[in-house]
Amino acid sequence: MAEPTMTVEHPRCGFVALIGAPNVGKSTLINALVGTKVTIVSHKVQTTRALLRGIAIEGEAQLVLVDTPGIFAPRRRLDRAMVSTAWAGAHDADIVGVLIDAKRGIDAEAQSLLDGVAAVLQRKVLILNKIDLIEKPALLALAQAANERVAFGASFMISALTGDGVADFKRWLAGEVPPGPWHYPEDQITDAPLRQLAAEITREKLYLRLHQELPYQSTVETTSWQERKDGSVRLEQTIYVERESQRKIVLGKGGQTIKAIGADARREIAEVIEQPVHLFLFVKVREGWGDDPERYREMGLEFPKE
Ligand SMILES: Nc1nc2c(ncn2[C@@H]2O[C@H](COP(=O)(O)OP(=O)(O)OP(=O)(O)O)[C@@H](O)[C@H]2O)c(=O)[nH]1
Ligand SMILES: [Mg+2]
Repeated sequence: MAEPTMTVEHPRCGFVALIGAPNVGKSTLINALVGTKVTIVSHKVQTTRALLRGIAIEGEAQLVLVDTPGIFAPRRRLDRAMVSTAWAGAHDADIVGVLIDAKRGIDAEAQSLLDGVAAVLQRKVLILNKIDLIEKPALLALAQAANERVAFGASFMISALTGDGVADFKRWLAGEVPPGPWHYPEDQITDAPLRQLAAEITREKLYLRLHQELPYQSTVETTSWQERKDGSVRLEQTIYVERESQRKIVLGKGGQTIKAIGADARREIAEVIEQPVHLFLFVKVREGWGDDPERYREMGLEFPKE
């Protein structure tokens, strides 16, 4: 590890987990706090599948920001694994940020989330996100309604998308995390291995290009990572789907869809690793991958027994 170039006299460091219903903007907020994209985002629900840590520095504090899957009523085994990993992330953190989509307000999903949050012992902070979409007076009523249900230590109103209120929230976090040495080198922004980040980027492109249930019935793994003498990287990834009909959709007419997904992913992976990338995507039918423990290991999820 490199010698630190910064002198921090009174370091603070802590884990801050962001939890909330699917699609409320947890990953967008993690990226805004880190200042770089470390976790994938899409307009679809259930984009994030496992815990992912983004690391940010504010003054003398290092904030380890834990992105979690959205919490919802699970049906499949994969859903159950995602939801239980999200709660585990909350229970292991020093501070729990509870996000509510201000536009949606306290709907059934937010209501059941708040019921669960009441059992979390950690310091809790309310974050009303997407305030760019609604008027101020409605926000105050919403903050009040949420605080009547759960004893929040503070409330913030932000837009993770425009950045409104994000700096204030970050400063507040820096004052709240416990005193103690930093866990990571000062220039580290995530603890996710590059192979996993690269697989996630491809999965994001899949979410953006494919519709209905297909994204949920697919998973992406990086199967080969070769550094080449010319400084480029040769990457192979496998997209698993459940059925042959899905494989055809992912490939698209004359391979158009997979080509577009690959081009988007290659561009972004190259940007992140700052090296030219040759990306080879393979689509495999693996019926029942959602019940295969190996796939869960690859995703960094516990395999639920049922
Ligand atoms: N208008 C607006 N849109 C936002 C804001 N924050 C996030 N979004 C959008 O909301 C959608 C979901 O964002 P994500 O960050 O993926 O949400 P998430 O909570 O991580 O979702 P899951 O991983 O599925 O649980 C994306 O289309 C974002 O661009 C915001 O402050 N304002
Ligand atoms: Mg997410």
